[in-house]
Amino acid sequence: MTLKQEIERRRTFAVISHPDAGKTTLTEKLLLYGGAKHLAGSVTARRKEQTTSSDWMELEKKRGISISSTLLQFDYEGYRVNLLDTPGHRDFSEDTYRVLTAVDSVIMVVDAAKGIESQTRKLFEICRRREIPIFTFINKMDRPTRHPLELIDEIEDTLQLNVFPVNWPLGTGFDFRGVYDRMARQVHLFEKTARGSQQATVSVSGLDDPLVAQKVDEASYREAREEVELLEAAGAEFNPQDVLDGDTTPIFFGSALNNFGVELLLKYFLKYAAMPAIYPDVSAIHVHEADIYGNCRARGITVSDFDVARASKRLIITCERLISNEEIRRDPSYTVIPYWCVDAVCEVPFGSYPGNMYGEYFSDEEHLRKWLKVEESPEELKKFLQKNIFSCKDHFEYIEKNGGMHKMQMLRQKEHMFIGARA
Ligand SMILES: Nc1nc2c(ncn2[C@@H]2O[C@H](COP(=O)(O)OP(=O)(O)OP(=O)(O)O)[C@@H](O)[C@H]2O)c(=O)[nH]1
Ligand SMILES: [Mg+2]
Repeated sequence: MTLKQEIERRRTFAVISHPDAGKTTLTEKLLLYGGAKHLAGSVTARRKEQTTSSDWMELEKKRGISISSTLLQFDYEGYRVNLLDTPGHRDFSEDTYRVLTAVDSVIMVVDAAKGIESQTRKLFEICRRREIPIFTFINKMDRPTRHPLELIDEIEDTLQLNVFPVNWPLGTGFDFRGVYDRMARQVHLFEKTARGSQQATVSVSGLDDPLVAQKVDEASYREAREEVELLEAAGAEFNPQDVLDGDTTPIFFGSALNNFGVELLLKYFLKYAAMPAIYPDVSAIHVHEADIYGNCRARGITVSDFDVARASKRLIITCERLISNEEIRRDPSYTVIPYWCVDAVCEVPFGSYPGNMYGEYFSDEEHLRKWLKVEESPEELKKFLQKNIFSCKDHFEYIEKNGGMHKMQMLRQKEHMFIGARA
């Protein structure tokens, strides 16, 4: 397979939500389809016997919550899927924030009885800022739920996001029997297996099929048909580009625990989710000030620094000055890169190309002029490099040979004067 093909078949995504919406359970069920596990464990199964394979730490098993993110990989219909199950609890949300810097799409899980909860909203805001495509799975349809129309309205209103229900539930709670796939115009009726531990058996037919009317209770069937008609009448078309731009979220209904609607979610997700973007492995950014934790202050125009900081897998910060955390806290609005993006901090005075350090120091124009002059003759250039670079033991010797601290102070003043003149 060529590199291009390898990249194109990759889908790297995180599952995010408020605690307990069912991320880990959904992750388990998605794994079933990749053949990574034949029998998905269950968080609520008798704890000693079986827990979710994604929650592998002792504490996670004991408390039934996820503490750290888990990366799982599987292949499905030619796709290489990298799935990150994240912890919902806000005490561990730094972990989730980091994950969101590395994924290309997310699946947002919503508890059908609760709707958009606080932590989901917070994580959503981060996705929105990064324009990450968001797919929504409305989970726990097997339990008493809020009305589906009310749920999608809430997503649209509170998150200010366009919604496109890809499927629509046939019944809710005890009467939840399946979903209508609006794209394929097919009904998927689900058969229950013990705790959804196997791939769900599904029968597929049209909405008018008498079998569907027979399997779904009368009131739910009628209601679902009316609602589907309502959605069709609204006339919104599915536009994959809107999803990739992060403007529209496709919505899927189901029950992770019972493995209802999970495969449909997976199929459409893989088809429409984003391919890998080019994220740098390691970046180094030089800033004016930082504390030892990596909270950074930078002045002037920092067009791409924040984006690069969040997109990089690893980030090294060098700064003109290390300052105290108290100083950072005194006015957090000056912090342009927060500590959770940063892996290492290093104090490096005069660490940047002069033009990039607003208010700090200016280019040594005299030195540059000399450099340009000697470049005209290879002989002169050789001598120049020998004197200024090859014979220098370290950076300090280089500085000494070229004007020393006195020169550095002058360049600082010059930049101050320059800024003064601009102002
Ligand atoms: N009835 C029902 N319960 C579900 C469903 N999906 C998950 N649950 C239950 O909801 C609880 C929480 O599920 P988890 O998968 O651990 O939730 P989570 O989102 O991973 O939670 P954190 O990792 O702690 O944020 C468990 O008791 C699950 O069995 C569902 O579709 N129906
Ligand atoms: Mg979990």
